[in-house]
Amino acid sequence: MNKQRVELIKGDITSVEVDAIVNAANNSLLGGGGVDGAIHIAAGPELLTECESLNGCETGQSKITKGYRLKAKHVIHTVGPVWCGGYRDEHTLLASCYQTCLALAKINRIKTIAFPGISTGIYGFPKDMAALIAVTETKRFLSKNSLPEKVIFVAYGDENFETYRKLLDQ
Ligand code: AR6
Repeated sequence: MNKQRVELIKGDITSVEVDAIVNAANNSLLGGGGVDGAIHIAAGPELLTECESLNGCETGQSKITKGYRLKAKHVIHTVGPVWCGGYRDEHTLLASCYQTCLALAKINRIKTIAFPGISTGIYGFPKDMAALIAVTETKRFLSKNSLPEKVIFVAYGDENFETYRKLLDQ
């Protein structure tokens, strides 16, 4: 895989200039705390109105909306698994989040996409395992597809950044 197609930055995903940012949403798609709350605040109330028309989303699946007042043109909402000790198919479901987001990006001809660490906040998925799944699934997808051209992992804080950096340096 071409290394330049994966980038790592530190900071707030709501201010990243890309074609699409990914939201770590819940099954209702009607907003919440964490990155979901920050995205809805930055995008403005039109985002919630569009989300209300989507009829929610299954865990491990993803849906796309416009980005409204965000710099990103689109938001891809994905629903990560709640961590339950690893006994409820959480790994497969988290991998599916990355797969379905990237597939939606491809279908919508999105060239650049930014991901937060899905499920690693309120949903409690161990951050190192989650980062490994994120990097593995992304590399796998990019090796078979020319779109998206670039995937940016947005680490929130120094520890998260180091976790991804080590994986991407390998
Ligand atoms: N930019 C980038 N990353 C962020 C930001 C930000 N502005 N804010 C938080 N993070 P979380 P989840 C990181 O809790 O675990 C919501 O209520 C954060 O440090 O946002 O998937 C939804 O509605 C963490 O690493 O999402 C759901 O109910 C990562 O983003 C539930 O939380 C994800 O943390 C989803 O929980």
